[in-house]
Amino acid sequence: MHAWPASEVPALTGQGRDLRIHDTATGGLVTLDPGPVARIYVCGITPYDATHMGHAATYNAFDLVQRVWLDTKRQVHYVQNVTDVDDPLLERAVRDGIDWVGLAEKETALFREDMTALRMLPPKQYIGAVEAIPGIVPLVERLRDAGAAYELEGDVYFSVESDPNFGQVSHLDAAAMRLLSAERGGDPDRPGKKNPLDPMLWMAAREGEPSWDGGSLGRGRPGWHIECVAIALEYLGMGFDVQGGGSDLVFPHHEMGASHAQALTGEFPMAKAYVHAGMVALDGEKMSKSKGNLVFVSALRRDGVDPAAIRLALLAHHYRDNWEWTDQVLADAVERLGRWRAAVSRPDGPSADALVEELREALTNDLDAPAALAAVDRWAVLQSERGGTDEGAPGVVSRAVDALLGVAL
Ligand code: 5CA
Ligand code: ZN
Repeated sequence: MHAWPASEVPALTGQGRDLRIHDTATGGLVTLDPGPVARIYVCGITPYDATHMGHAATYNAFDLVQRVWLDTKRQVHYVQNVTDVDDPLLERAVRDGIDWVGLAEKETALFREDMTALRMLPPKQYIGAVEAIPGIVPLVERLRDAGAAYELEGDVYFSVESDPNFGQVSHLDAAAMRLLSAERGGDPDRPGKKNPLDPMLWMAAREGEPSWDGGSLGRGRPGWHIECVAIALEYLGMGFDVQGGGSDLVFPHHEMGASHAQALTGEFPMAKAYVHAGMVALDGEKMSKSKGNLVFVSALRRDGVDPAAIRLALLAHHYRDNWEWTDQVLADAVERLGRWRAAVSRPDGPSADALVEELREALTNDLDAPAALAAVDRWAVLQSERGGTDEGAPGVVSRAVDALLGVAL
């Protein structure tokens, strides 16, 4: 699939710093030391009800990761998927009496538009589950042939017991895993499974549902976790730097993914850091497609809200916090954008050298975007109250805010 156009990232003077970021698997901060090409896989949308503020907040976090790396003069190899065939997508298409392919295409197109408007850097490979099927089938066959997978009434399941490291991403106990598995696409109560937690790798064709040739697996469609593993391993290879997503992907999705990869390669972990963004809520509940309590990026854009203000609203929250979207959050962001734009509209101002270092320090400290915004706020106050004689300082601020925060002033 094609991704979306890249906005330019200005190069900043001085030295970028290495990223320290929270890794769910080890439970602490890790300092990442990627090679000249940093590798990141971010789980993409299931294309219906896109793009809501929760999605946008999560992709914003991983956009910051890339901007920090780019500031160190590294290249970034970014891969993202689109889960363009899965139960919830098919169920939505049936509910609305529309074609599932058309639904996925329309929602993916809207997502691209929203990402472009928000200045999110595009992935180098943007890969749909459907187009990944030829790569998924041989992996499932290998898992089966190695004894890490088994068949149940034509479906193929992964055996979690085949992985000695199972549990090392989420560190949850069996009861919590079972609950989350039932909530998030698993089928712990299906009779005949070796372990209730075992996830499906390949689902045999069902009447009235789409299916593809699966070689020795028979016709069917891929499971969710193997989709991301196949795409990540094909384009990034084992041991990439970051796997990212919202905290609702910790279990089962990223746990199972790590397990699949371990069974396939004998290596753990698949990603050096498992990074998870907090959940955005509306009216006290997690913003989710199933509840329908959604605020869409495209609806705000249609109402004339500047995408830079939407981005500032996201950046006002630490990516690991759970937070609530309110009208006030947006109003504050609109007001801040106005203040910043006024501050950079003059040819001179207070020196910006310290500010650039403060932005670097804030972002490399577990992506502390609120601290970065506070630093720009302080410079803008100085500018409006006292001004300054440093020629070009507003331009330096403008480029730094663009390069490191993705906000065009
Ligand atoms: N296609 C899978 C990942 S492979 C999926 O989870 N799709 S999704 O459309 O449901 O979510 C896309 C991303 O947005 C995921 O990283 C998910 O964790 C994140 N996300 C979903 N809801 C929220 C929310 N309310 N707040 C923050 N992030 C969210
Ligand atoms: Zn995924």
